[in-house]
Amino acid sequence: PAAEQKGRTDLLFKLMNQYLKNDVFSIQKSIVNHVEYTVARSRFKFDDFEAYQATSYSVRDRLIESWNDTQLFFKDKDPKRIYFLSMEFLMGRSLLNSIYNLGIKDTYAEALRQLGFDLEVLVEQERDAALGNGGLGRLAACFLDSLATLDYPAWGYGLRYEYGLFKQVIKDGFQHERPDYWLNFGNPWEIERVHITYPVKFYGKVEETMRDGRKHFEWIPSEMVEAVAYDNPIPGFDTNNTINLRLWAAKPSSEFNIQSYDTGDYVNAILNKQHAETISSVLYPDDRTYQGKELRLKQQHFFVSASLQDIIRRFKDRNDNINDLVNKVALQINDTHPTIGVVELMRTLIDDEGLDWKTAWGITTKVFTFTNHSVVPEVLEKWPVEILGNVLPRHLQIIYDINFLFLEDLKKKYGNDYDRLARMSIIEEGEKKSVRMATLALVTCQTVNGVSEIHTDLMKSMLFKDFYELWPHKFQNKTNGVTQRRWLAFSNPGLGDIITKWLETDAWMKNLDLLSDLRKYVDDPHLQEEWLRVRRQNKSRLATYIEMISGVKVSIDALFDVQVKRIHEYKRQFLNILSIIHRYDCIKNISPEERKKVVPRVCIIGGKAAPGYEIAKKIIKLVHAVGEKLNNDPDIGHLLKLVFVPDYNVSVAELVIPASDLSQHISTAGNEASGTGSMKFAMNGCLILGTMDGANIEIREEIGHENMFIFGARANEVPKLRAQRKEFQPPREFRRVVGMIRNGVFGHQEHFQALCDTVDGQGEDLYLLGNDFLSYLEAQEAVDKAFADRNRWAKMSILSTAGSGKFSSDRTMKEYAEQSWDIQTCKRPL
Ligand code: GL9
Repeated sequence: PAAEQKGRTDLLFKLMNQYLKNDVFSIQKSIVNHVEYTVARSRFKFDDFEAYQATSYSVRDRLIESWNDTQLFFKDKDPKRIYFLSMEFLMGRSLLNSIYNLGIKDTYAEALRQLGFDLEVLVEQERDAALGNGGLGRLAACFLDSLATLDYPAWGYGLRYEYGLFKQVIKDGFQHERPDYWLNFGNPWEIERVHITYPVKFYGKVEETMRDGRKHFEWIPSEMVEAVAYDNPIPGFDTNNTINLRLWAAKPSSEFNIQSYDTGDYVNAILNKQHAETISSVLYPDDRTYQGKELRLKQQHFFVSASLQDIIRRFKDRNDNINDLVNKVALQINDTHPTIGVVELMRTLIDDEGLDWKTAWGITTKVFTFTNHSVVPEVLEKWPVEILGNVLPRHLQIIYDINFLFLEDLKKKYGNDYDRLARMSIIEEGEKKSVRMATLALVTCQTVNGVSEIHTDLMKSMLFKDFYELWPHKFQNKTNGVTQRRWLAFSNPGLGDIITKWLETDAWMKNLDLLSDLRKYVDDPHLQEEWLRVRRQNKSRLATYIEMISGVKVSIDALFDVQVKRIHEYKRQFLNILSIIHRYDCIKNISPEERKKVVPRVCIIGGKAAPGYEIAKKIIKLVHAVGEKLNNDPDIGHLLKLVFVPDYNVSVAELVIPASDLSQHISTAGNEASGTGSMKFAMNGCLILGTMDGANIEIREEIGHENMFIFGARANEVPKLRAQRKEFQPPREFRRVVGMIRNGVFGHQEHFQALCDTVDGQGEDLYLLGNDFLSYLEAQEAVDKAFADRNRWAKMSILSTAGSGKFSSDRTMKEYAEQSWDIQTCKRPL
């Protein structure tokens, strides 16, 4: 009855306007309620972890409010949306970031203080969400923060791994991997959507039939898995918008394969189904090594298929004509990992929506854009035709069709240039026929971009040269960035306050270019003093941590020299260690008088090695062996220390970066696509010792070469140097330090031979450690000299921060929005 209906509507409206309040008392009430009713502890007795849980649930309530209203607003306005598809999102912790972004951090701190808890302590209770390997996954996380903050109608889509990146445990200097079962104690930051599920199909066969007088292909899968949505609200900073990161978990499908129950083997039928859940169980921990594992391909298809079904359903809620998809949807593929989605969209449009090939192709090639994240061809994904055809038989057919038409076009242009056709074909012929995923992405995407200027140039001139010649208009550059909220304002609040004080505004938190105004005050002794004082406090915090994890006492007067990132030969942690050994050797061999002139250093190295990457693991062992030797040498004392920070992750980075004086980004030129760690360090006033590689080049342009320490061969010299390796004689200093390792000065003689072999002897020194060694040592001397002059260092440090405005991911996201996605902002009013 109408009256009843009206009464209900009135009531709902009354209830709906009851937003949560954000005064101290209301927050306390909400925390304590969660202690009782969610965590189910007594409000009179709960510990730090339970307080963390209850606090998080109370923040989650506020996030949900904002999420709901933002999504309603988006639904109502129905703007063109950007969907960011990525296998990895390295989010780190959420509590502090959420309350800062919602603008309620101080109130929460006060509310907790009155309850007898310290926010800083509670924050440490949270486990990192480590659903990524390193730079690529962290970039995706920074992008989401920027998209929310800039009010873009964006969603992220990925996988809800039950095991994130492994935990690194060090025993006797060796890395061991421990599973990261991060969901063990619950995850207050996600919302399980039991009703949002999609079936994802695998295996089986394709049958050809006729439908409406046209050839039709019917995929009859033999496995079906259910994808269940988990939503992770991403609040913007200083805006009412909260966007969504939707992660998919695999659940066994309840409808499929019912007949197996009828065989009488009820228990085995259920056990077989459980197998399905393994699809989203674990993140592959290999950075940059292509493995060709079937499960990985299943992960890729699983998450893009569920995402596309979800996206098309949402589109259809408001639109009738599928051709309008191009006006409403932009799909970004983060590296080649989600590329199978291109084929899945073709399949959906043709097989399910009944479109003809040409129309489907027209839509598909307009909605997708592609970012490449690597420089070298060896890491590009290639799926053996055998595997792909088995797991996704219909997709392989479509890939062959795409390739056929593409090659036909090429022949018209290039005639019988078969070498070129073979190079450009999506299918790689050879012993093991395979599908080149990057080629597939290039052929089907509207734009392709590199992640720094040098990387994009290398893409055009080497990696994808043929394609650049064919379609120059497709190629763009989008230099990476990082969010200054997490990486400066929230993790280094002391420095943030100084910046705000001197600029007389905190607007830099949304417009990082404003940092350049710091240049005006760079000579002001007051600014320099305040600057150095905060940096010292940060170093002191890190020193305490170092002592806790390693037992090594370090002096905060020493220069903190840091290299933290994944361990990789091309990143050259080994070069760093060799120079530390050189320094050690020098100190040992000078007089006590001369020792007084040495600038004391604390060398800090951290990072994970891929579990199967033996050389990288030996590098970790070597750091420990060298550290053991020099940290306990009475001749050396505080002049030189070397510590390894175990289990480097987002939250460790938040501690280390603000406390670093110098950071090293020393990859062999032409190998690091961009690097984003360097940007975080520069923002925090840490000086960079680096090569002319990746984003370093652009950082140098912004900060000034006189405020950085640059060394080593340039990218254009590298191929020649590699070709001349046979005639190359490494310098005496280099041979000496490598010899020290070989001769067992640091013990474990046998263990390190294979590592030494990579840079001398039969080894090719592929990454040119020997070539760059002397120029590296010179740069190191320049560092010492600069650090000895306190004022000069302070100035350089301030100028680093002042020059880092370009490296905000806000800038990067605006460029994508304007140049690739063609989307507008959609800001929810309060
Ligand atoms: C990487 C590149 O190697 C980095 O140079 C780049 O900064 C990031 C983000 O664009 O992408 N590509 C890649 O596979 N990883 C990168 O860091 N690896 C990991 O994420 C471990």
